[in-house]
Amino acid sequence: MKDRSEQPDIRLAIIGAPHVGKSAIAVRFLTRRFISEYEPDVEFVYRREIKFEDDFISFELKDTAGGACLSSAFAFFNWASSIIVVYSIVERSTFITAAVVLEELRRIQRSSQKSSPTFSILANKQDVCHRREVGTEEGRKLALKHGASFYEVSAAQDYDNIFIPLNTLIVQNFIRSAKDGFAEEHSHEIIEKRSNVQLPLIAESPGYDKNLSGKKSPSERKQTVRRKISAAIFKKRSETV
Ligand SMILES: Nc1nc2c(ncn2[C@@H]2O[C@H](COP(=O)(O)OP(=O)(O)OP(=O)(O)O)[C@@H](O)[C@H]2O)c(=O)[nH]1
Ligand SMILES: [Mg+2]
Repeated sequence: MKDRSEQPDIRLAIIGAPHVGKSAIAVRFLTRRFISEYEPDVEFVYRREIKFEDDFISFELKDTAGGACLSSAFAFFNWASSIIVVYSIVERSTFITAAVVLEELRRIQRSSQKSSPTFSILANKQDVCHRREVGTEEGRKLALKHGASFYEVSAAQDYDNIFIPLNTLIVQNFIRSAKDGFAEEHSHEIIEKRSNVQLPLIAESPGYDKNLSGKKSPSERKQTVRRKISAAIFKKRSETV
């Protein structure tokens, strides 16, 4: 049994303009249900685990208050390992807010010493696309500009179209944090061999590795990922020598 007092593996913050569906997305992901009205402009932090093979990744999910999305960007940047910026495809002003918030996050990123959270964009309310005010390509371009992943979704529509992107983000972030730990421990080797060694690409999807399971603590599970990266680097090295 995992010790509940320990830090979660991943911290996700869902931010964006008011009424874009942040709470609807959070509740759909956590409960499978769509409830059409939520307490507006209130912040909640949920703590949960997702299944990862026969083990778990623990995470905290912060459903933020829309009114604070720009003024609190710095606090979200410092808190989160992954920031999900939501806008509504049927309200152009929310897309503009998303663009402004992402600019601000990138500005903070440039001046920060701390490792940056990843950024993603969820363009919500796809079920009412007959009232669309923001094109899919515009959303994609914004994501590309800021190195963010992009998904068009509908919290109202079904569980899977919310579950798949959020679950993928959690797994990707878990793998990334394991890689970062590896890079810290082995930075001298990586610098020394930079000319002919690249960190291998790991398929970033749930269940990419059948052996990455059965470890009880997050640090043990991250160690397992690091060992695999290490082994892949040594293999690559022996191929390039
Ligand atoms: N059609 C449609 N309506 C949605 C969807 N997601 C949320 N809504 C509706 O949009 C409204 C706002 O949803 P919330 O989840 O409260 O939005 P929020 O971003 O959390 O709002 P604040 O907390 O006030 O910032 C509600 O009436 C929801 O029912 C969606 O995917 N499609
Ligand atoms: Mg809300």
